[in-house]
Amino acid sequence: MQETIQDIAIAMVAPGKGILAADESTPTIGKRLAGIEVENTEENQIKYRGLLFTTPEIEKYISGVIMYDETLHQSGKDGVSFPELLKSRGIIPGIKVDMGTEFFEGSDPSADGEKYTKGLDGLDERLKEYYKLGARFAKWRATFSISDELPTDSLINKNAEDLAEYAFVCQQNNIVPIVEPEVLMDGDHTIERCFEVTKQVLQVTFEKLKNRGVQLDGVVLKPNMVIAGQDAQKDTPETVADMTVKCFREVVPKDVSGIVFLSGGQTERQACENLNAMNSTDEMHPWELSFSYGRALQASTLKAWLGKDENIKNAQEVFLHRCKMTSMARSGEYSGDLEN
Ligand code: 5MM
Repeated sequence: MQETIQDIAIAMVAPGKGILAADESTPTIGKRLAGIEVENTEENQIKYRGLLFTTPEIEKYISGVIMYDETLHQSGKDGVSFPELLKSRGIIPGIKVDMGTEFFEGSDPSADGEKYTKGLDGLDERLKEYYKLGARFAKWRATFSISDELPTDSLINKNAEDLAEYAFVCQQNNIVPIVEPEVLMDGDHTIERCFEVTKQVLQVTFEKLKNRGVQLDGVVLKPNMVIAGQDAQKDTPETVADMTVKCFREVVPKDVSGIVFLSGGQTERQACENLNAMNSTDEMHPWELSFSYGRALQASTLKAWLGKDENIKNAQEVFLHRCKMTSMARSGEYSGDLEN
């Protein structure tokens, strides 16, 4: 019998588990590889993704992996395709379906320089092909910069409408949509300003999802944490947790299957401390609060690998450790002492 989108969404946020975001587009993976002085070739991308996906025991902590279009079509050195390999390990293959961002010409003149996410053209056909290749969930990321004037209402509306259309088309194809409205950490804004913007973005997004008839129990939300800008003074994990849960309780409907946070530029430890505090708070909430980290699961692994075959085993140990620490944070059992 075919699994329902609700079954898949529940499996994506199973206890102790979360999602690995390994869907860096070609330019983004190029930046990550440049950081360890490795050339951005297809061979190196396959080697690196193979290292991640064959790490022993990650299935204990990782429920699903988001891949980029090319990765979904690639195979590791034993010839098994990446989605098949993941599936054989009990990990659900996922696919990023947005096509990046483009400058937005909104009705509001201060929208100048803002970017919206594109990718609705041909989405239905692409999803049908991705389903055949094994993908059971998808991801679409819309970003919002914070300044005194930004984000504009017109950008929030545009991105939210497109997120809703994307989610609707995914569900029509039996694919769970991860809805990712990301309020970016760039800048020196306060946590209060992030709260205000995140609340507005989520409010409008859920309004549009509802109007489009998207089934919320077949949606996984991938939001930013409510957190001060990168260049501002850091708040304690308890403050981040309280503000985030408070914000979500105000605007996220209880039917949503689960919440998987992005790390957004936080360090690996910071992303664990904040997630752990959220899962330890007394504030009641109806959702699983899990993770879908990219950088905060991969940064130390990349440094341990450095593009060298002889480092693969050590890099996999580093990656497994990161998955375990993040899983513990997702269960409220993390402490910095466990890092060593
Ligand atoms: C892994 O990076 C994803 C793809 O980014 P590009 O479209 O820029 O190539 C990104 O969407 C990622 O899934 C989210 O930002 C979460 O990753 P972080 O590093 O913020 O946890």
